[in-house]
Amino acid sequence: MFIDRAKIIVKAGNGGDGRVSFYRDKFTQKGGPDGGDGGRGGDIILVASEDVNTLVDFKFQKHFRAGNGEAGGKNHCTGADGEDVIIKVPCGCVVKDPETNKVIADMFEVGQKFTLLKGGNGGKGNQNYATAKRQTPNFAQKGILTKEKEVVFELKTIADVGLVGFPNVGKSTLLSAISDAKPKIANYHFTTLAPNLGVVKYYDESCVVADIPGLIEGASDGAGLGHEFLRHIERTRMLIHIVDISGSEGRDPWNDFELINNELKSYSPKLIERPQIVALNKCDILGDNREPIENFIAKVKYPCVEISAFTHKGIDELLKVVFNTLKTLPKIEPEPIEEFDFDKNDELSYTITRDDDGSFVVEGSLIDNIVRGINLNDYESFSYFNKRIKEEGIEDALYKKGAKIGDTIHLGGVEFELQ
Ligand SMILES: Nc1nc2c(ncn2[C@@H]2O[C@H](COP(=O)(O)OP(=O)(O)OP(=O)(O)O)[C@@H](O)[C@H]2O)c(=O)[nH]1
Ligand SMILES: [Mg+2]
Repeated sequence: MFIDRAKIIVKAGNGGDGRVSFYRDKFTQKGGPDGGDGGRGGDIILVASEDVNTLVDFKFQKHFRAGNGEAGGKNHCTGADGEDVIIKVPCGCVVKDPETNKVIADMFEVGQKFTLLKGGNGGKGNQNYATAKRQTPNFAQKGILTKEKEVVFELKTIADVGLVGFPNVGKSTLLSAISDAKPKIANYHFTTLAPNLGVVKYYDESCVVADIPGLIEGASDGAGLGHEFLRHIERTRMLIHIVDISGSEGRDPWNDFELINNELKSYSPKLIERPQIVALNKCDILGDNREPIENFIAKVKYPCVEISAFTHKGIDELLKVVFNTLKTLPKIEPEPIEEFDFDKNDELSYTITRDDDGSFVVEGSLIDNIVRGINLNDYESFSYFNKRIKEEGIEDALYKKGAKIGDTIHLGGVEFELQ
């Protein structure tokens, strides 16, 4: 089964909570605060690996959760960090956000690592909140809770050369003639159902060639196997366009050539601009009849090579032209990564809006961050909260927005009057 698109659900680990605890021994009833910090949650990490070629594994395992950080302990002990989850993906796996379709990462090279989601920070234990005035802080900070996210993996093969053409023109035969690949070859349409890659060696050079299922007229509207597979030659540097010049199936070679180019164009304007070399295949069937070849060459703008993938005639000449062309072409670049704020924790952001009843609502990461350290039943904790609101400029911002003394403020689940 070849799977080149998958949606998975990932969650980084929560941060462990900070601990409230006080030093105690035989002689000390209530010593200084010694509650440790919570551990960090584990990350979700992607690694591009040679061991995987398709996304089929993600059909069966869709959920990945990293370990949660442990809570802080007594005696200044920090909780253990949650375990990371490492997900192996094939090279050429493009990671996208399903809502915006934006590219989050392109796993382009073997060994490339990408932290998809960061684990939540652990909360601070009460050991951090002792001051000269507040010697017995009865509160600690909670760990950051992470959210579940959906991401899409899309496999986009990376190869130097893509093979295109009608079904049965000999694409797979050519791949097997020039590389170490052993694709299925048979005398019927759509023998190839998934992309095949082969490494082609030519003297001391080498390149990767991708063979994909055949295209037919209307592929862009779903005819045949559709044009979905063109995704696997989008990231090539050039194309070998294979034409059955013998017309062995009764079609006109020039007509075939134009139809395929139209399909490439309707898939992506970039693909039709890619350098092409035309391989006029099945020359062996023509024997001494050169008329079809000459008619074709008279019209075509691209370099053409006469070959027989079957008898290997012209293969060397074809490889020479391919390798010479590759030398003039730039390397394939990874997908541009759009600015994307997936899970970006801007810890200083907040907004103030006004509710229908005239109260003010303050929300955002900064607020979540302040509130997670608050125990509302504890007087000291509440004074600490008030202090943070002032220090962070939230009070001033409220006045600027028109809030007056006595107005109701909703702030991260806490309701109070402005004083
Ligand atoms: N006589 C002759 N037959 C060829 C040549 N190249 C391929 N064939 C035959 O053409 C048939 C189709 O070859 P494939 O390589 O499977 O064609 P394909 O383009 O990969 O076909 P799909 O995977 O269905 O798109 C097979 O029977 C091959 O043996 C050639 O140069 N000469
Ligand atoms: Mg094939």
